Amino acid sequence: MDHAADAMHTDLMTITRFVLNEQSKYPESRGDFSILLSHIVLGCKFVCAAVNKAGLAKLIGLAGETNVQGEEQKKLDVLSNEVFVKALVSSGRTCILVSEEDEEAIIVEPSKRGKYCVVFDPLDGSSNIDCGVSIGTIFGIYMIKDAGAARLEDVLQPGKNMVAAGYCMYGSSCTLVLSTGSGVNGFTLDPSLGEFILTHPDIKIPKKGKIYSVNEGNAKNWDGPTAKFVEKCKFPNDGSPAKSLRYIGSMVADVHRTLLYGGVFLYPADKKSPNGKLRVLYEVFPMSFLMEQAGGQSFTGKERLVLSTGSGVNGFTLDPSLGEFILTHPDIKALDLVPKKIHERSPIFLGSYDDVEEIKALYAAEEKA
Ligand code: FDP
Repeated sequence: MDHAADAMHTDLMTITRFVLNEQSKYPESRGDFSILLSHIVLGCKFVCAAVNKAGLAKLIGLAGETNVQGEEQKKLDVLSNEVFVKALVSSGRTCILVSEEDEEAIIVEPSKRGKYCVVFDPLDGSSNIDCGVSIGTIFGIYMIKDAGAARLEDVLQPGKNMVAAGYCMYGSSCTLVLSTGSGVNGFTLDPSLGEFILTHPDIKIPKKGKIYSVNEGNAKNWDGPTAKFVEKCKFPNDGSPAKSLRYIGSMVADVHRTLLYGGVFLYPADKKSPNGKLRVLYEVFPMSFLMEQAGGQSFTGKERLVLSTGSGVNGFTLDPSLGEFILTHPDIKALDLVPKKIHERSPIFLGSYDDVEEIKALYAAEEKA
């Protein structure tokens, strides 16, 4: 009998045990984050069960409302939002919640407040619900010092200030991917136990990938660098093989594949949507946080006058009094963006380090030209 393999199957690293282990590294910690996470995990389990039963329970269909982006809201979106809002408020560890489904941020009543702000999309990729394609929940967490004085500005912070981010994918299996700022780990729900078990420890994205992922139907409206990059994926001029195209149209599923297999996911700006489609706080930031933690990178492509010399991208602003461009944005990353509104959008290019580096170089070349 293989005792080592047996030990692996009986010594299960659940997500709770994992987070408690992490917590024990910080003796001053009071366990607030573990409690918050256990409420997020509960929300994910609930939504997973609802997604699995959706067809049966006739949950699919319009709820008769539209969300703040003017998109049709499905019953599952409404339900998922309610579940997460209630789970987060009842944790007693949150003070501000921003949900894709709610126009305004929720400021938690003082008696239930804690020090964490959670930004989330309770059910991302909802246009895929009716055909059973993988969808997911995305979340990012900020921590503030004084929960009593919580203000909206506390969530209008750059993504690099997040203390944790993750997503849960409701697919052929239910997978929760989490980073608390020291690497990325993936947990799969064991339905017989009702527990998320560590199945993907210390995820690292390949340095260069063989896949690109984009909605090519928007190609006629792309800017130069995006068009050049995609052209190069299909017709490489350096002797490398052409990349494969994979696009599900559900961010969690597309990013999950990118994280595990490598490559690049892009939702660029185009003439019709100059800020792209994806939302900064609860799509771009959490996914960028995970990518960086897994050794990849993330870029908005939007900043003005960016210059790359092969070791990162830097931003310069013209000082009119000097008539000189001064270095103001060293090594621009998506996580440096400072959102002005809670539902702001941004173009995004994220994935394998070398692939994103190529995109940055194309933007830098265009700006220079
Ligand atoms: P959806 O509209 O189905 O909710 O931001 C939402 C999102 O899906 C992402 O999950 C997905 O990556 C993207 O939009 C797909 O947009 P396109 O249909 O324009 O490609």
